[in-house]
Amino acid sequence: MLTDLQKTKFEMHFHIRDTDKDGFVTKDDYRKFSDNIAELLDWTPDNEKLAQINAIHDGVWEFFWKPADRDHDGRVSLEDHLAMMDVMIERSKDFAVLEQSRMHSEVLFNAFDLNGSGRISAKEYKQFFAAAGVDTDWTDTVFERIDIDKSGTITVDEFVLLHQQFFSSNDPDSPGNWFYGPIA
Ligand SMILES: [Ca+2]
Ligand SMILES: [Ca+2]
Ligand SMILES: [Ca+2]
Repeated sequence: MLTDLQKTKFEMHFHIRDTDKDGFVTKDDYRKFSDNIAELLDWTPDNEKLAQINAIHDGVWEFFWKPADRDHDGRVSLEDHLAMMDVMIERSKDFAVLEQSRMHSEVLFNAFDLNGSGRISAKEYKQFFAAAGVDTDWTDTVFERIDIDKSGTITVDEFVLLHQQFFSSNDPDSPGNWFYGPIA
């Protein structure tokens, strides 16, 4: 059973990934996200970073969303997502699964590091949420909270830890709870 904290976090993550906010996460939401990023950063369709982000997101779809699509209609509802997360949390007690999640986070990092500097800046963090179609008034405040070592940027190690906390922590004080938005 998911706790209230976990439900709140996963609903937040679902809403962020539902780029067109129609109540379902689909592959098209990820395409729309890419279109938004390209428009925001003035990237042409042949931009290399854009191709990398699309490839990463194809993997995210296969690994993370597709298994949740119980009726195989290409759309994941919030109910599907929460049911899947319940199973995933149980499985993540297995070391191999935890290791897979860590590698997955390391790859996902590159979809946030928009200028390829090896670090996520507060600006990139904001750009990500702007492309996700949500209001971004909160991103600077939350960025300070999730920048664990207060260095002004998020490294891949911080990112992996934040994601681990986001997806599995039940400690209300874990900074990673806030990665996909203010939750309380
Ligand atoms: Ca959608
Ligand atoms: Ca960067
Ligand atoms: Ca940092």
